[in-house]
Amino acid sequence: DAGSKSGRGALVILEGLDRSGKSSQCARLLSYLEGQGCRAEGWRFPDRGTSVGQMISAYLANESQLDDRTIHLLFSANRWEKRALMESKLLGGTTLIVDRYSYSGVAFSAAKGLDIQWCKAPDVGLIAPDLVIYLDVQPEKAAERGGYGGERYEKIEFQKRVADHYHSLRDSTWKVVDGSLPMETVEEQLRELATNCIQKCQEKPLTNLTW
Ligand code: Z5A
Ligand code: MG
Repeated sequence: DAGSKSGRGALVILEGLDRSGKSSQCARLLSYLEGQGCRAEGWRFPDRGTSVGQMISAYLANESQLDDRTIHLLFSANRWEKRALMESKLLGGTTLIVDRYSYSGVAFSAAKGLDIQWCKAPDVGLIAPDLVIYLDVQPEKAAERGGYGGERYEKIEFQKRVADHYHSLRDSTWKVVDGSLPMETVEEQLRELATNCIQKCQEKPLTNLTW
């Protein structure tokens, strides 16, 4: 009965390299939770639906050029513009399954050579996740999957640097799942991790991201 009692919702983040299966697993996890009677929504960053999100989307599609620090701050602003809604959803008892968050922000910008501390600073004060699920897939293996190569960043050497930075960001809220396993196996593990998390954090206060 994950989440069916009163109490706040959980903030569950999926992270991982491109093509690690985040979007597929977010959708599967969300429909499972809904089927269990849990109030849950699927979110994603970048949220391309806002005006900041449209600037990000044009940049990712190589339709516009932006300075590395400028795009970094836009990704952060895109999370800040959703913070108030995120907080009210969580306090109202809705669990959020979020496809990428601040960890993508830091890992991708740091992989371009920006200073890690500088990259972390603008996200201080966003809501801290209850659980970060990292889908671990080798860059070479991810590249073999469908759709690779279209957007900026989808190059193996770059993805390797992103992976190293993700590694340095791991903390006690992280669970690493082998994303190269069959989809159903990954899905099964995510169900268990999310269900446990939702039950555990119902009475815990929300906290802010401090890194
Ligand atoms: N970015 C940033 O720089 N700073 C930030 O702050 C944020 C993001 C938030 C766009 O993100 C870019 O923005 C991203 C990081 C940067 N970098 N790039 N490029 P995005 O989330 O919009 O990226 P996306 O293109 O939607 O998704 P993705 O991350 O590349 O893929 P995914 O969601 O992890 O994977 P998927 O779409 O679920 O699956 C990919 C394929 O693999 C698909 O054909 C699946 O059927 C297949 N798949 C999935 N799982 C499996 C398993 N287990 N086995 C076999 N095949 C599988
Ligand atoms: Mg995706």
